[in-house]
Amino acid sequence: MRKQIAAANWKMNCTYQQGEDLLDNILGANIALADHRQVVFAVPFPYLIMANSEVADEPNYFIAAQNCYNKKSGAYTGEVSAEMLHSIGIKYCVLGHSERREYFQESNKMLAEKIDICLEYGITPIFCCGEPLSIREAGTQNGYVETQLKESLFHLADSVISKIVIAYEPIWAIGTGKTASSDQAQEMHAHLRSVLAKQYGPLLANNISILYGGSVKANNAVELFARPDVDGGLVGGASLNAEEFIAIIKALK
Ligand code: G2H
Repeated sequence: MRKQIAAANWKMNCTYQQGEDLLDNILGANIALADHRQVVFAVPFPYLIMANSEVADEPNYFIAAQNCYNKKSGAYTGEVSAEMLHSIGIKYCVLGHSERREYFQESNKMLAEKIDICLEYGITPIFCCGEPLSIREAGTQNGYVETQLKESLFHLADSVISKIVIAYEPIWAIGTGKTASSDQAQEMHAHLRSVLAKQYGPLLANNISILYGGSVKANNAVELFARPDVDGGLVGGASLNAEEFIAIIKALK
């Protein structure tokens, strides 16, 4: 079975103490994860080491960075490299979140570079894609998201594509309280899997986890995650509340 993943994206929230308490409360629920399930916490850079030591003895719980730079090292003041993340034992990195694309002008090409560097250091990219409202209203969302995949991922060889996790996050559903319906999510996830299958064959495509993101909550996670091509979620707001996120973890297939 494909990996089913509940990924928390804290974004730029929580003090150190609040972050530590949040992790303690969620881990304190002692939810044992079968091997096809994973929980990932994408925390702010200053908390990575603390968070990684919190999950060190918890099988199938991992920590992610929320971004890294598209150069290996050098005079890039304020940036964080994949090598640095690797050197502190980080296994996942969220890349191409729509907030990064919008506020920091991250292009598909730049994301392709970030993906390559992460893979080189054994870090699994959680590659985000998704369309804005205008594209959804024009009905051209399938082509739009397909282009994001092609331009950032399709240079990868067969041997590495299965190391990628994809998160489909329709921008109009992010932090708005407007969730895509489970039908809309399933339809796009199935489309993305068929695009992957065309490029890499059905076997590899069937092994790639595609998460849904955009106002996932305890009260919609069960229905969303039950859909055949929805392999869990990338969760923002609701991941900041221990009870909510615990319920979301329990909603994994
Ligand atoms: C989408 C999501 C997490 P939220 O950005 O990546 O956030 O669940 O708050 O919509």
